[in-house]
Amino acid sequence: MIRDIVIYPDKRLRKVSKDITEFDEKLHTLLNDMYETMIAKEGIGLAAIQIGIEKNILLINLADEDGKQEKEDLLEAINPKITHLEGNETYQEGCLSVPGYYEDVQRAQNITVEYFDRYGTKIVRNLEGLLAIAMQHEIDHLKGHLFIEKLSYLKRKKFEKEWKKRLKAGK
Ligand code: Y12
Ligand code: CO
Repeated sequence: MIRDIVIYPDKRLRKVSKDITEFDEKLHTLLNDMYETMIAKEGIGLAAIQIGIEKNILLINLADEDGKQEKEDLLEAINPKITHLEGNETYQEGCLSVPGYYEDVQRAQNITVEYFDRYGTKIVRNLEGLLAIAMQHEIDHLKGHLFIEKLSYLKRKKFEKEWKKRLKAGK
């Protein structure tokens, strides 16, 4: 089922998500709904809080070298935790909860992340490139943070002014 995306400045996006304890059918249905929603909205990453569910679940599905977003490349991460961060990288980020706004954000270049898959198996991975960026972006959602919080003071002020204008115009 395709769910509605929670849009900034909805307060739910500031909630700290909770760990999953049961790796059951209900979790699998939620993961399937998140995937359907992410694809329908043309996203490459989605955290459960973006559909209003305060649970530590995220999905990332980047396009391959041919530009195709294949389901076999889908990464489902439950209760993810970053255990190591290294280097610096700037990337122009976007977010389904802040549609139409893209800005450069600085994050770690390489990370080590631990998480569980949908069956409760623990996974440890070293990530780099866009996958490392996307993982940090989505884990921030689980902690109640958005990429716009990483903007400079002036860029954030400009963003807020434009966003208010947009909301007032009903766009
Ligand atoms: C690098 C940086 C950030 C991420 C997080 C995942 N971000 C997204 O999936 C953003 C998707 C997005 C899609 C939109 O819809 C369309 O383009 C049709 C969109 O809407 C507009 O631009 C109007 C905004 C964001 C991963 C990797
Ligand atoms: Co986002």
